[in-house]
Amino acid sequence: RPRPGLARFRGCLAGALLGDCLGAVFEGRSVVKLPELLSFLKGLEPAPPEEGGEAAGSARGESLPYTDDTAMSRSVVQSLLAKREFDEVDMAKRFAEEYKKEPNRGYGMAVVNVFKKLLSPKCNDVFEPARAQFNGKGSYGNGGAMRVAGIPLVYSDIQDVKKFAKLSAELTHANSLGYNGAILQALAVHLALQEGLSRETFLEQLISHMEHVEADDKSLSDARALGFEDLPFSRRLKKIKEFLELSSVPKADVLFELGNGIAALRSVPTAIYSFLRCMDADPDIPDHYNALQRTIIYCISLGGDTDTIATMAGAIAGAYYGEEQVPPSWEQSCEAFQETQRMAKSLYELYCQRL
Ligand code: R7I
Ligand code: MG
Ligand code: MG
Ligand code: MG
Repeated sequence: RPRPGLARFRGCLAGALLGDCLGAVFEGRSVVKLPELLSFLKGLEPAPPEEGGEAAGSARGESLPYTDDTAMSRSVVQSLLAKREFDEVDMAKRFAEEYKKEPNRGYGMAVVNVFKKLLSPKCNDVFEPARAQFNGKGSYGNGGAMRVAGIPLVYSDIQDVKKFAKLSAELTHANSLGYNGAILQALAVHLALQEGLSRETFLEQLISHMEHVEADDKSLSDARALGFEDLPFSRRLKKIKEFLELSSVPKADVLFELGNGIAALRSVPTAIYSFLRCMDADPDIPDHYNALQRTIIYCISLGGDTDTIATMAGAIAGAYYGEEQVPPSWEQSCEAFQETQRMAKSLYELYCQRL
């Protein structure tokens, strides 16, 4: 199998950054009107050249700030680059220090409690604070999934991808409905990095891996304790397969079956569906937008947890299509985009070294 090129690594991190920064503008709205979204995006394009005006090609306005999704993704990447492999103590420290430095990035309500415990000198098991969340049941939020892309950009072996996606998520999300979402998102990025995988193969592989991942005792008991059927992620992947066989799927059906919320179960499958659906043109989204742009636009148009769903779908789509589909005007509108490009290059070098 040919090794993935640098363009996919850059596309992945850029897609994730775009999804977070653009999505954050609309986060938490129950309805996002497409004309408003498209008009906002038009404002990011370079102003037409005018006499005595701004130089053509420069993005207008202030840069769009990233949120906790990117702050934590960057900690994952920086830890992997510094330690050359997964190191739970170093990664936990970076999450907590980053939160302490910039607490107002829009973190989940409960996870800040984990950071505070991690910052205490009395903490000698970095997984313990996460296990104590929600009366010992652990969080099922999407925070483990939103930040996981760095793992499949370092580890090429699929068993390693699963193992370290899980461990990285367990630093904050001890409920299997949280960390299994991170495994699913990491597997999606892993598969997207491979050359020319068809939509059908991509989904079949995700289903067969997740049926295995979700079959262990803890996954079964966590799902039952919350009133879900067995193998909830796998079931939603099968629903995605059904959706993709239809000529059109109304937004209301996507929201009902897959969701747009802060639980990993109500957002990771939605991001995967958005990526796969947007491989094809969408009658509501203008044709001049490419598939990566269409993916991000579609995610945001669903409303709800827009930054997180768009960052996850953006990472997958960016890994699949590569940086050629990342529009410079969009990228340059995002905070810290140049540092993101440097991180992608360093990850690529580490990935190749480890092969
Ligand atoms: O998962 P997490 O890091 O939050 C990520 C989200 C993304 O949308 C970011 O963009 C940011 O906005 O936040 O943080 P957590 O606090 O662990 O989980 C997020 C929320 O999910 C919690 O504040 C709860 O509202 C909910 N939640 C739960 N509610 C009840 N019982 C997560 N786990 C549980 C639970 O077990
Ligand atoms: Mg956020
Ligand atoms: Mg979190
Ligand atoms: Mg969010």
